[in-house]
Amino acid sequence: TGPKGLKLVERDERGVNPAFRADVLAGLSEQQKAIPARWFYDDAGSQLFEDITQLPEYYPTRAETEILRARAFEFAELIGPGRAVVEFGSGSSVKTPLLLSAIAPSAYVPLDIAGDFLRAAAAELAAKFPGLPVHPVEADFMRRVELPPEVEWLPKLGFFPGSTIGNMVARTATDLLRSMRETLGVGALLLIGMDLIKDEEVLISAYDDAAGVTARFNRNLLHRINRELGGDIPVDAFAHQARWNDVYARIEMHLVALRDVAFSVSGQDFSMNAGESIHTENSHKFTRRTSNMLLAAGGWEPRARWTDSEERFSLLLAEA
Ligand code: AVI
Repeated sequence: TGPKGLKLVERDERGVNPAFRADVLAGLSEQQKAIPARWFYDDAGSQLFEDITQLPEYYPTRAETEILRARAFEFAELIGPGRAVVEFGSGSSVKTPLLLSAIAPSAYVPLDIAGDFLRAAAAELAAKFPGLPVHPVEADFMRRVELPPEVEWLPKLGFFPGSTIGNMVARTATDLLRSMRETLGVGALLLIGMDLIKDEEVLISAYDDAAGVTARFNRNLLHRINRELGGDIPVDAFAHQARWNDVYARIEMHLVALRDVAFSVSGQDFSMNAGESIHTENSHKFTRRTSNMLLAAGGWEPRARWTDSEERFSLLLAEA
C-alpha cells in the first residue's frame, strides 16, 4: 500500500474504482489539470515509493529514522510508558518498531484504509513485540475513527511519520489534525513528522533523482489510468517535472506534455498543448514556526521538536 493510508480500494461491478474515475475525470477537466496524489499508490506505485525511500537523494526517510533512533530516551521521558500508540497508516517496517521499543506502550492500534496491508503489517508487528496487544482498525482516518474498546481508557499517542501531512493543502491538513484530535481524545499526544524547507537544489533532486525512479513513480499514474479507466494516454509524451512553489513552500510534481496530445479516459476526450501539465502532487515543507502554526490550527499545542543532525527533517510532539 502507499504511505499512511492513502490508498482507496473500493470497486464497482465493472472493477472500476468510482472515486478514482471521478477524481481523474474532474481533475483532467480543470484549466490546470490536477490529480490527487493518493492515486499514485497502486501495487506498482507503492513499490516505486519504497524504492524512492532508498534513493541517495531522498533524505526524508533516513533523516526521520535517524531522529527516532537517536532520541529514544527523550521520547521515553516525555511520552512515558503505558500509552496506546495509534498509528495513522499501517506502520513501516523500521520506524514503528523504533518508537515502540523506545516508549514501552500498552497497546498498538494501526489505522489504515487498505485492509490486507493493514493486517499484514499488524501481524508483522505483533511477531516483533510478543505480549503487546495489537488492534488493527480498517478505517478512513481523514474522519473521526471509533477506537477498539480495549484501548478506550488508555492514554493515547498518535503517530504520523513520513511528512505525509505535507502532501495535503493547509485546509485538508487542518481538517485531518482536528479529526485526529477527535479520534484520540483529551490528553492525547501526537508525534508527527514534517519535512523542512531547505536549498532548492536539494529539494528538487530529492523529487527528481538521477536514476529516474521518481519519474517512473509519477508516470505510473498515467499507466494506472490507462489500465484501470480504459485510457489511451500516450505516456511517453509526458515528462516528469519537480518544481519549487515558493508561495506555498512546496515541491510540486507535474507531468508535462512534450507535444500537443489528445487522449480519452473512460470515454471522455481531452487535449493538451505542448508545455501544459498535469499537477500530480504537493509536498509542503515547513519551518519551526509554520509547523507550530499548522499544529495549533489543528487543535494541537506543540510541546517538543527534534531534527536530524543535518536539520533536514523535523519530528514534533504535540498535545491535544
Ligand atoms: C509520501 N510522501 C510524504 C512523499 C513525499 O515526499 O511527499 C511522496 C513522494 N513523492 C515523491 N517522492 C516521494
